[in-house]
Amino acid sequence: MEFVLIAIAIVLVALVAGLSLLVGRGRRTTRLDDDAAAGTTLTRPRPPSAPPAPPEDRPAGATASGQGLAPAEPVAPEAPPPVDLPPAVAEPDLVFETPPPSAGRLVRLRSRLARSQSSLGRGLLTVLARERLTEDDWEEVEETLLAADVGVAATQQIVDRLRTQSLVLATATPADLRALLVRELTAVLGPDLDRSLGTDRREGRPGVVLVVGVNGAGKTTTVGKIARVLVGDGRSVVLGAADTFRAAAADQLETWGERVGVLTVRGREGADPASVAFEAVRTGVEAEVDTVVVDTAGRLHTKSGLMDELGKIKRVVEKQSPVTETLLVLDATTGQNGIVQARVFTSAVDVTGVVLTKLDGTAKGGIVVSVQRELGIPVKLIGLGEGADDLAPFEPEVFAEGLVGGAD
Ligand SMILES: Nc1nc2c(ncn2[C@@H]2O[C@H](COP(=O)(O)OP(=O)(O)OP(=O)(O)O)[C@@H](O)[C@H]2O)c(=O)[nH]1
Ligand SMILES: [Mg+2]
Repeated sequence: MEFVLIAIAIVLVALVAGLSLLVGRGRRTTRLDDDAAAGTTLTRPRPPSAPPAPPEDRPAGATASGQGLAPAEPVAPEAPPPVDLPPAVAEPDLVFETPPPSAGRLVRLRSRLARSQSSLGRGLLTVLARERLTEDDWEEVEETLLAADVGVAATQQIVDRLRTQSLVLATATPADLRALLVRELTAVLGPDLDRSLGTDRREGRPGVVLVVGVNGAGKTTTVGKIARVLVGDGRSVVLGAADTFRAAAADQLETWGERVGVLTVRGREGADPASVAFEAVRTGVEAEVDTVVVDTAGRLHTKSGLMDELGKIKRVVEKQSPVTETLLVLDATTGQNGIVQARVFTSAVDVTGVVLTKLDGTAKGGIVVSVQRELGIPVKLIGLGEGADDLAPFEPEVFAEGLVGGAD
C-alpha cells in the first residue's frame, strides 16, 4: 500500500512539473523587476547540446531579483520518473512572422533613395551628358556632390577621376554614363571594407551586439529590425532592453521581439542598464542562442557621465561574453552634425560599425561616404523606411546604383 501511495505521489509531482513547463512555453519576456516571475523561456530555443557554462562573477549592482542568485551546492541529478506528458498545445495568438533573409534586401529597397537620386544622381547625369564640359559645368558637378554631403575629399577624388575621362564622356551613351558614375561612386564608398556583422557565436558563447547613439536616432527600431534580419537568416536571438530610462522603451523593444518569437530581457524603469545588459547576455549564454542584441538609451554626446555609462555596460557584459559588434546608429538627416556626435561616441566605446537610418528621408545620401571617411568605420547597415524589414546590409555598388537610378 505504501509503495502505491509513493508511486502516485511521484506521478503527481511529475505531472505538475510538466504542466508548468508547458505553461511557460509562450512567455517571451524575462522581467528583472522585484516582483518578476522566475524563469526564462525562449520561444525559439536552440536545443542545448552541452551543459550550461559555470556561473561567473556577477557585477556589482546587478539586480536580477526574482532569479536565484545564491550559488547552489552541487546536487547529483536524480533520474526523472517516466511520465507521459500531454502534447504541447499551440497558443492560438502566437503566430510568428517570418522576415525575409538579409540577402537582396538593398536591391529591393534602393528605390527608397529617390530623394538623393533626384538631386545627386540626376543632377550629375544632366551635367555630364552635356556635349562639351566647361569649367562652370565641372563646378556644378562639384557643388552637386558637396550638396549631397559626399564631403570635400571624396568630391575632389570623383571630379578628378571624371575629368580624366572627359573624352569618354563626350561620346558616352546615357547607359555608359550611368555605368561610369556608378563605378566612380562605388569607388568612394569603400567597396573593400569589411562590413560583416559580428553576430556569430565565438568560443562557445553568443555574439553580442551593443547598439548606441543619440536620442531618436533609430536605435530601438534598428535593434528590432536586426532581430528580424537575424531570424530571417535562421539565427536564434535574445534582446536586451538596457534602455531603462523609460518603461516604454522596453515595451517598444518587446513588441519587436514578440512578432518574431524572440525573447526580450528587461528591467524595471530606472534599473542599472549594465545589469540588464548582463542578464540579457547571461540568458543568451544559458540558452545557447547565436546572438544577443542590446538596446541602450539615447544619450547626448555632450553628457560625459552618460558616455561613461556605455563603457560600463560594455565592461560588465564582457564578464559574460565579449561584445562582438558595437553599432553606432546615426540619423542620416542630421548630416554633418551626426559626424560630430559620432566622434564622441567612438572615443567612449570601440564602435565597430555604423548604422545610417532614415536614408529614405534625405536628399543627402552622400553622407555614407563622409561618415566612413571621417570616422574610419564602415557603414554596415542602412535604414530605408519605417517598415519592419526596411533595414538592409550596406552594399556599395547596389547603393551607388540607387543613387544614380535607372537600374530598376
Ligand atoms: N523613415 C525612417 N524612419 C525611421 C528609420 N529608422 C527609425 N525611424 C523612425 O525614427 C523614430 C525614432 O526611432 P527609435 O528607434 O525609437 O529611436 P531611438 O534611437 O531608439 O530613440 P530613443 O530611445 O528615444 O533615443 C521612429 O519613429 C522610427 O520609426 C528609417 O530608416 N527611416
Ligand atoms: Mg530607443
